[in-house]
Amino acid sequence: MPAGPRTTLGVCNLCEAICGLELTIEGTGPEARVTSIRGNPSDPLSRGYLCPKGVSLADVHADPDRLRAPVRRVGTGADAEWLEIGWDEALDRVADGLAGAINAHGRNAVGVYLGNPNAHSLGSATHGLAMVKMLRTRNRFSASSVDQIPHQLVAWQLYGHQLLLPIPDIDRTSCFLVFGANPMASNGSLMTVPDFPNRLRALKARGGRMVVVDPRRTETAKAADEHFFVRPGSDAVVVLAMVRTLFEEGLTRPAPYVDRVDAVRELVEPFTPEVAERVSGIGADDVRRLARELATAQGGAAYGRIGVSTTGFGSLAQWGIQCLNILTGHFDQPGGVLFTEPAIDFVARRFVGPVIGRGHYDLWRSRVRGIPEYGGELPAAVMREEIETPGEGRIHAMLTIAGNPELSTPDGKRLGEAFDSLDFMAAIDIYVNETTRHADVILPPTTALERDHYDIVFHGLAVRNTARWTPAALPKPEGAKHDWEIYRELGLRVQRRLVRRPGLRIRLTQRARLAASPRQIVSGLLRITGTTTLKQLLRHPEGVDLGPLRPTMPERLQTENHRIDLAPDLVVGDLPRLHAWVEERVAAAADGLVLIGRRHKQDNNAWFHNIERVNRGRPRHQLLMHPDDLAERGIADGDLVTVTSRVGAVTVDVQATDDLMRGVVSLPHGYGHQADGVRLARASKVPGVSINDLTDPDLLDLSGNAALSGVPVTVAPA
Ligand SMILES: Nc1nc2c(c(=O)[nH]1)N[C@H]1C(S)=C(S)[C@@H](COP(=O)(O)OP(=O)(O)OC[C@H]3O[C@@H](n4cnc5c(=O)[nH]c(N)nc54)[C@H](O)[C@@H]3O)O[C@H]1N2
Ligand SMILES: Nc1nc2c(c(=O)[nH]1)N[C@H]1C(S)=C(S)[C@@H](COP(=O)(O)OP(=O)(O)OC[C@H]3O[C@@H](n4cnc5c(=O)[nH]c(N)nc54)[C@H](O)[C@@H]3O)O[C@H]1N2
Ligand code: SF4
Ligand SMILES: [Mo]
Repeated sequence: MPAGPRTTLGVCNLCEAICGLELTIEGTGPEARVTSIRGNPSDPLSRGYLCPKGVSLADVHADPDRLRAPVRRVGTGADAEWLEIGWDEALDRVADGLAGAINAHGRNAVGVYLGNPNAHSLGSATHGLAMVKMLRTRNRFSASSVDQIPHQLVAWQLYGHQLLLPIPDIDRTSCFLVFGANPMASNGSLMTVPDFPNRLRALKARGGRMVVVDPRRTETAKAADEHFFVRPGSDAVVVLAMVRTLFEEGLTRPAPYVDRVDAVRELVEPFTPEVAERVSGIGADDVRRLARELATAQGGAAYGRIGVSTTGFGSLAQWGIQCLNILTGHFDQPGGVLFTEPAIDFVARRFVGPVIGRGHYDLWRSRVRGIPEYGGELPAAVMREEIETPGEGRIHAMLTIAGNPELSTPDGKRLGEAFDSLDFMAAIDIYVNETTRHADVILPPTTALERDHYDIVFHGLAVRNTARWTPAALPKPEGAKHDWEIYRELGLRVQRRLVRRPGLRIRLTQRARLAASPRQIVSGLLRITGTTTLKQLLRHPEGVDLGPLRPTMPERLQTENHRIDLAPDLVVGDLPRLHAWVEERVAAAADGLVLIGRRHKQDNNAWFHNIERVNRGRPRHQLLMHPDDLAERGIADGDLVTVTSRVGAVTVDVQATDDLMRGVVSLPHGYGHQADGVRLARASKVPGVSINDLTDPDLLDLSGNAALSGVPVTVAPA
């Protein structure tokens, strides 16, 4: 008997907003399919919000191009064919390939790249990292080094844990100062803020202001009270000039647990607002006024996101932003920036489980260029040279998990070529994409709708404390595997094949780590803080409200002495490099063109181009450029142009817009789906080029994060 439609609650794991969903499901067992998705109004965090991508979650599940069984590649390039194989064979092949490389060349012979959806999967938190650790390679990479390492490095240095990130108290602040973020399109990042548009409306309704600093007049800039164009890469100088103004005008009121404030005063002395004006384009008086407004606001929060962290001085800029919040006294205050108190606390010392350590830097360096590791990872920007350069420690086999570094990391095209030179490559992914097409074997896990979810990461970064357990909305198809099952089986199979296996005790601990199910692990982790229980969460699938963010300082600090060193040597040691850059900029006769990225509401990094629902509208892949910059080069709106950087060149159509600062051009990231992978037939029809065929792996922040923003380019008629 056919079952009628039923509704169930779900969660969207596509971005950091973690919206609660109401799903309508028709059919049962293998026939079950989602026929409608709405926001769940009773979710205490997302309150019914849903964006166009959330509606598409079911399209991913239904996409005929999605992999549902392991595949093995036969042939290469355009001639590649993908043969479905059984799980046993697939796991054996991958284990043979990885263990084979380790046995022949040592443990660093395997490279691992973790992509963004890892942060959004419970199984990845509970089992994925444990499996990667079992491989014991130093050649670990992730999307974090094209994204957020500066935040993590600065948080570790100031607060003692890399994920102890102060979150803007957006629901109570009256002055929200945004550098290099576009939450109207991105829905917030390192600030889980579902329903940003309504929260912004409420902020304004209570008389608050939002100011945006961005080289593009973005959707967020348009919704702001004030917007300043800023020359890409110069935010560190602007922010430090604001800090300097706080000292100059006697506006500092740091908490008693903050040390070395005087050192900061001296360090920022050279960064006058006039210098900031020269390099950033923001008037000196505006720099002073912004500092004053933030300092005197009843509740103010400075926030900077990837437009700032993906620059050559991302860490200094993030440090400066922390200094602004701390010195104005908005740190740890309602309406300012506060730490969360999540029900699963990945930061607390007693939590030694699967997630993430406090942070470390330069315990080893990359083999070829000598770039320091951060937190156990090397920058994605060095991946290619570590594959291509012969010698001890070279990467011979790669495993990518939920990532597409060919499109998402600098000089992606050449990285793709390097993948072809490997002895073996495997991917854990639900699609054949530009990266996984190079793999010998792809292992596809179930999709988000088929898995249980608790957001270990993003409850900890949210603007309100809540907790929510979401059981899988759809049944697991017969013969399918959850990601955590893949990690478990793969980890054990690799271990069994190693010639030099770790000691029995280590093996048993690793085995134990992989043994429990995510649900058991979550249940146990919830017991540590005791804020709520799995039982309570099962009774409230809409989520449990744990209240607004509260002051927690200095108790929650994870530094040894429970104090904040405001001038950590590692970070301020990068100031001479910034001085040199400023001198160069001041001396420069003219500003050349620089390239920045952008995100669209309908896009999801590099992997939603196969979803028709979000790709129906007008094309949005164009190079955006100011009309005067076009006129200067004799280029007309709509022309084909060639954009050239040190690294490469792409040809794309240009769109004139005065939403862009003069001297700046913009391409969205995640485009350029010219893959010849058979299953990407529809996706490859979406026009566009990859911005990361222009970005430069040599441009790095102190933290090793790629400086994707502010890449020097030229633009000429094609
Ligand atoms: N120039 C430039 N480059 C950028 C950025 C930029 O702003 N400008 N942004 C950077 C940022 S912030 C990020 S996070 C990175 C993202 O970079 P990546 O993480 O490398 O790329 P994604 O496009 O997120 O790729 C995600 C992959 O995971 C797969 N996937 C989806 N769901 C699952 C799942 O449940 N399990 C598994 N195993 N796989 C799944 C998808 O099929 C897709 O292939 O890009 C970065 N690159
Ligand atoms: N719709 C959608 N939402 C997403 C994603 C997606 O792909 N699509 N990706 C998710 C991911 S992985 C992440 S990390 C977050 C990122 O979240 P956000 O940081 O909010 O992302 P962006 O929209 O890239 O915003 C960065 C802004 O920085 C600006 N910018 C560039 N260079 C500079 C600079 O030098 N200085 C300043 N001040 N600004 C600069 C850009 O113009 C852009 O507006 O978004 C997440 N949400
Ligand atoms: S904002 Fe959109 S993509 Fe992000 S979690 Fe909510 S529905 Fe999903
Ligand atoms: Mo990201």
